[in-house]
Amino acid sequence: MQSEHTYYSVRMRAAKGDSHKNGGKHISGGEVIATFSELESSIARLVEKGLTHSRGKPEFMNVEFEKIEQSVEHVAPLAVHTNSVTTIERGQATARSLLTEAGVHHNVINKSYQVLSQISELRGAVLIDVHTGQRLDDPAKNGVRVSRMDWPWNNFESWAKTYHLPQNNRMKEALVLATKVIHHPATTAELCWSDDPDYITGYVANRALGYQRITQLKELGDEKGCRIFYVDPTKVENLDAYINYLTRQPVFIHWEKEQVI
Ligand code: PML
Ligand code: MG
Ligand code: MG
Ligand code: MG
Repeated sequence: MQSEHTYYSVRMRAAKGDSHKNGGKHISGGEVIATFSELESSIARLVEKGLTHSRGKPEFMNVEFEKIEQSVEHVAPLAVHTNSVTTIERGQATARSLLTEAGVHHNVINKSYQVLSQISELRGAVLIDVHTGQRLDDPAKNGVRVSRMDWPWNNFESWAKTYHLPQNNRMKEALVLATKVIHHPATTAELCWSDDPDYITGYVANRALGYQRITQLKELGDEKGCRIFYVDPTKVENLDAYINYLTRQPVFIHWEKEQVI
């Protein structure tokens, strides 16, 4: 009998044309944490996500699970705010002003957009030094994929009902990721919008500002996404330790009813 306190990290990635490592087009990815008895249904949900994606019909899929040895950290969700905009220009201007408020200098924001414009496709996040605007992650690896995080559905549902927020799985997944990333003291801010052609809402996240959704950051039909972590390297012993936290440290989002966000 497996103990319900033994957790497994479950990951899916789907691509078209060829596998990710051979340069295939990224279609979809997903990360959850499951108990042994939840493995079958978690895998089925991830497979369905990859098979029914707006970026196309996958030709390669990789699904894996592995037992988690580290203890799981519990982190409260970032507070959610929505900035409604009617044009991409207003959306992008809002993103820049939120990043500035979060402590990212406008020169660094400009440099990070330059880095982004030179990348054709990303499988994960780009890491930008918040002091210099230099890219920190290895470009050959095509982005850092944050993994090992989840938010048990019941707890998410009561949170969403309390704050009258949509029970939107995409927002849930993005908020889980942003909460994990911002929880690390070396993350100053995150900027993200989807690479899915039918989804134009993105966000800026930061410890003080919370999860700031912006309803339009790109054109409908555009398959180019963005995920940038602005990192203060002086707040972590080395980059490997930071990447290890992003990819290996298990985190559960947990909301307490009395908590005011
Ligand atoms: C993604 O699709 O992977 C990113 C979605 C970011 C925005 C989610 C939201 O808050 O609606
Ligand atoms: Mg995704
Ligand atoms: Mg789950
Ligand atoms: Mg996507």
